[in-house]
Parts: sequence; structure tokens; C-alpha cells
Amino acid sequence: MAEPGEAVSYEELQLAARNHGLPLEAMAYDLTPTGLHYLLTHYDIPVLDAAAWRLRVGGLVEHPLEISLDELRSMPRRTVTVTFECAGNGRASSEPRAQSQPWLVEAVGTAAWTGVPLTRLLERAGVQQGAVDVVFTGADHGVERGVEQDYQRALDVGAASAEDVVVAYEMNGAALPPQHGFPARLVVPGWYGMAQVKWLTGIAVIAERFDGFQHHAYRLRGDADEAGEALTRIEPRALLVPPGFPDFYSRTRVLRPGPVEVQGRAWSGWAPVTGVALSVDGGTTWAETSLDEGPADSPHAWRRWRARWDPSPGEYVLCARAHDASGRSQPVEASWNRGGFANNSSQRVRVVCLPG
Ligand SMILES: Nc1nc2c(c(=O)[nH]1)N[C@H]1C(S)=C(S)[C@@H](COP(=O)(O)O)O[C@H]1N2
Ligand SMILES: [Mo]
Repeated sequence: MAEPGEAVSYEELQLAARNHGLPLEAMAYDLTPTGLHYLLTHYDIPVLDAAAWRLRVGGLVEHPLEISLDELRSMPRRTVTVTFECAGNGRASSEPRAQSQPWLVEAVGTAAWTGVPLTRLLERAGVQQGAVDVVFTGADHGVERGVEQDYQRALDVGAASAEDVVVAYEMNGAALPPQHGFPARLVVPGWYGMAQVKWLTGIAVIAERFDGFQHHAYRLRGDADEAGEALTRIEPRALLVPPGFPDFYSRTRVLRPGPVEVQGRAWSGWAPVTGVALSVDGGTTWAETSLDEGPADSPHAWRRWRARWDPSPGEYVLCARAHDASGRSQPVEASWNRGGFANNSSQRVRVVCLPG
């Protein structure tokens, strides 16, 4: 944990330089151009040979499988349009700050992922009685807080059987790039990023709850020795495309007086977003914005929102808040937890409107 007011460390900078965020102006695109999608990799990006790669499906199944990339590509495919967000998004603004990847608000992106529904693979393998969890193993390997490991996450059998969970081999219509999981990754719509296992090599059905490192790490805790609550689905969040043009160093926004359309995106992993409110006075007063339809059949893709604003010369702080059909609503100030996870406090964008 950083001391209150402590500067970002060399180690945090090292992580930030590897794991880039979405440039917020790229929220203009419904589908994030692949190179602009945020990126988070715990260890190294593995270099994998497509011809030698196999996906092994085993454990508590009738027929263990070993599937090549060609075979995966020959199976019935499905495309899902999904907004991913890292569970650590917002961490750098939580106080005191957990020392890890120091995201501000930009650990988000939306892509069309094409692959084979996981449930088809599980049907082919034949899940046996007594199955509890399905464990996904990535080809990447590292050591984290003293524990050497392959990156692994699990879903319970119910969540793993949802029709929209896919083993994806394409992103936005092209083969996955190395950094996003080539040759295949798991896509679990609505869940935070840690569930989206990249460089997938193994799927194992087990008869107990999986207890791997990444399940201990991704929990909401007030104290280090608390059991805490597992992170699963994405809390609602709205972001605005910073209006006007930026000051290079501070990134304060500069505008000329007169009407502008302020716009952004909003998403939630729990239920469709039902509204976004905008404040131009740092959260004192709010007005509802207008919300576009999301892409058809994609309840887990972000939606665009828009509002007219007619600023006069002066200084402003713009904030946005989303609420969703499950009754969840984004707080101005989210409650604190040790990992700096799920910090969906509303974004604050400083704007200077010049004299006319
Ligand atoms: N194998 C593997 N999968 C992984 C990770 C990883 O380090 N290794 N990082 C996870 C985390 S924390 C996030 S936020 C997402 C990021 O996906 P992206 O880099 O494709 O945007 O991948 C997840 N899947
Ligand atoms: Mo993440």
C-alpha cells in the first residue's frame, strides 16, 4: 500500500508502460480498434506456435479432448460483442493506493470476439456427475507475491455453461494478436477482465471449488486477513470523451464558448444500462443525458450517451454516472478496498472554456 500522497513508484511505472489503457477519444468507435483496446498482462506475453498449439479439455469428463486451432476453427462459431474492463480500473485514484497497475479510468475496451461456445466443447467432452468448477489455464507463467504459477481462473459449471461464453480465436474479425491471447482465449461477457483467460491451453473440470492464486487475489477486502468477497461482474460505469482539445502536459481540456455535444459510453456487467447523468459542476447538480441503443443482441457492450452543453467562459469539472436495470447506480465516490478493485467513482474531467 502506498503512503497517503506517495508518488507512483518505478515498479508501478514499469507496469503502466507495458499495460496501456484506451485513449478516451477512442470511445467514439463502437468497436475499439484492436491496437487501442486496453491491455493487461500479469507476466510475459507468450510466443506460441499455432501449428503446435493444442487446447486440452480434461478432468472430470467422459472423453478428454485435444483440439488443434484448425479443428477449433471448423466448429460452429459465434460472435459476441463485449466490453471488457479490468477489475483494477480506478485503482490509482483510491486513497491509500494499492501498488499494482495504476489505472486511472481507461482500462476498458469493446471488441467483437469470435469463437466456439465453451458449452459446445464441454458437451463434446461430456461433463461427468459431481462437476463443480471448470478451470482455465493460460500458457503464461510467472511468480506473484512469492507464488510461482501458470495464470489460472475458474468458473462454476453453471457460469461456464452460459451460451455466450466463448473460446475466441478472432478479435474484430482478425486472428487474435499476441497481446490479446493468440491463438485462443476465454471470453466471459459481463465479467471483469481477470476472468478472460488469454493464451488458453487447458480446460479442466474439477469436483471441488477451485482455490488458485488469482481467486485469492481478486477479492474485495478491507483488511489483508479478511476472506473478502470475490470479484465477478462489472459494476456500472459511465465515461465521457473529454471534450474540446487537450493541454499537452496537464491534459486539461480547452473549449471555446458555444454549444457542444458531450458524449461518452456506459456499461454494466449486471444488467443493461438504463441511464447516464452528467454534471458540469463537479457533481453538485446532475442532468439526465440521452442514451443510444446498444448493438443488437449484445447486452454486454457499452452504449453511447450524449448531452448538449453551452458553456460560457470559465472553469468546469465534468462528471458522469451510470445506472442499470438491476438497480445498481454508480457512486460519485466508491467505497475503498485494499486491492483498489471495482473503483467506479465518477470520472472528473477539468475543462477551461476560453473567453470568446
Ligand atoms: N493468461 C492470462 N490471461 C489474462 C491475464 C493474464 O495475465 N494472463 N490478465 C487478465 C486481466 S487482469 C485482464 S484485465 C484481461 C485483459 O485482457 P486484454 O489484455 O485482452 O484487454 O486479461 C485477463 N486474462
Ligand atoms: Mo485486470
